[in-house]
Amino acid sequence: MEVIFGHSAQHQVVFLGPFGVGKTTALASVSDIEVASTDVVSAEVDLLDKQEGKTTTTTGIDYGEVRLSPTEKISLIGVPGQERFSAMTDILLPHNSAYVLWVYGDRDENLVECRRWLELLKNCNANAKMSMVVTRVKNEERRQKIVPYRELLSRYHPLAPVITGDPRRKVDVMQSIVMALSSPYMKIGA
Ligand SMILES: Nc1nc2c(ncn2[C@@H]2O[C@H](COP(=O)(O)OP(=O)(O)O)[C@@H](O)[C@H]2O)c(=O)[nH]1
Ligand SMILES: [Mg+2]
Repeated sequence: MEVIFGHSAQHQVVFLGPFGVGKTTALASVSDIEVASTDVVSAEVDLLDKQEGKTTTTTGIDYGEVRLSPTEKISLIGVPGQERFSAMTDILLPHNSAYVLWVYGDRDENLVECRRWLELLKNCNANAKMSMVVTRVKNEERRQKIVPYRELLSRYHPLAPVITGDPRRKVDVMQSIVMALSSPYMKIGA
């Protein structure tokens, strides 16, 4: 049997984004282990007018793993809301981490929310690889809807890719992870 010293994960990917966008769902879609989750019944359930079925929220972090080979894996971390996230960046930002920012694509005001997250990363002095997934976009609207998000992200991380995707689809989530890991490591919003 092979002996492994220290942490065996070569990569760490952190899922960020607004409440209810699908971070926990995305993690569960791709994880090869049971997701260690801290979801509890949410006091904000009343706010979820558009998200039938979601009655929980993440109070701490979610953890999952994608196993690439017996010795190589990607750790996946889902973090809660922005205030609590900013207190955790020192822990969540080792040199090899990448972000996937999940944003809603079905309402124009979501661009404001998206900008808030990018400003947060900028204010944390984050130095990272990243990708962005715009969710809840109809197939026929994908090309058109993604344009303002791409334009916005390019001001913060010019080489980070943007895709549309559904956190319930494994192939979309894997694509977002691979794209984040293969984007260049650079200071966000510099
Ligand atoms: N109808 C619909 N539901 C979605 C879509 N994407 C995510 N969801 C649902 O939205 C909810 C997201 O919840 P969760 O993953 O806990 O969000 P989190 O707060 O970001 O962790 C889940 O119930 C998903 O099934 C989508 O494209 N369409
Ligand atoms: Mg969650």
